[in-house]
Amino acid sequence: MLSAGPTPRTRLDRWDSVVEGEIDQPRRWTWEEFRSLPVEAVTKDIHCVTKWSKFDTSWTAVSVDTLLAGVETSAEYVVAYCDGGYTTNLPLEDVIGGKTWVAYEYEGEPLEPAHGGPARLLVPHLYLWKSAKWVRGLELLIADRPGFWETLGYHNRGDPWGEERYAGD
Ligand SMILES: Nc1nc2c(c(=O)[nH]1)N[C@H]1C(S)=C(S)[C@@H](COP(=O)(O)O)O[C@H]1N2
Ligand SMILES: [Mo]
Repeated sequence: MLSAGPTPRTRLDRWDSVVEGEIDQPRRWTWEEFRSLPVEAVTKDIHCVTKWSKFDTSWTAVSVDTLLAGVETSAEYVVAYCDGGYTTNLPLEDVIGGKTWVAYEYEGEPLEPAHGGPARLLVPHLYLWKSAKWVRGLELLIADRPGFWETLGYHNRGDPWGEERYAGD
């Protein structure tokens, strides 16, 4: 499954990225502000739940550590939400520590709308349904809240090495 709906198109002058939930002050970046954050060149293998993998994909991306720098939170979970309504949940542990990014270039080119442009979450260590396309925000949560596919029977965490595909795997 590649996209659960049509490709949303949000104008960049209306785009923002938000961190909210269990945080004193929500954080918000306009597209311009987001683009001025420090970036990393990330080269990683990605793994789809339908068994294909793609090796050495390269991305220009902002680390989620950068977005959460200095945040004090008692949250242990995150829900990523997107234009179009898609959501996916992750333990906070899985988005910090240099493991997860918000990517806006793929192989040196602006990320195509079909693949999540202007920006998508990149969570290469988990199955690709966690890499939310058209991401607009992260909500920090005390209690876990399953997202779109997780509610429909996909595994709550989705570790490819544990072959965590479906609930119960
Ligand atoms: N917003 C959003 N993100 C999403 C999805 C989606 O339906 N909506 N599908 C997920 C799934 S199931 C997969 S396999 C990958 C597909 O990414 P690609 O289209 O770049 O190959 O995006 C993930 N991120
Ligand atoms: Mo998928």
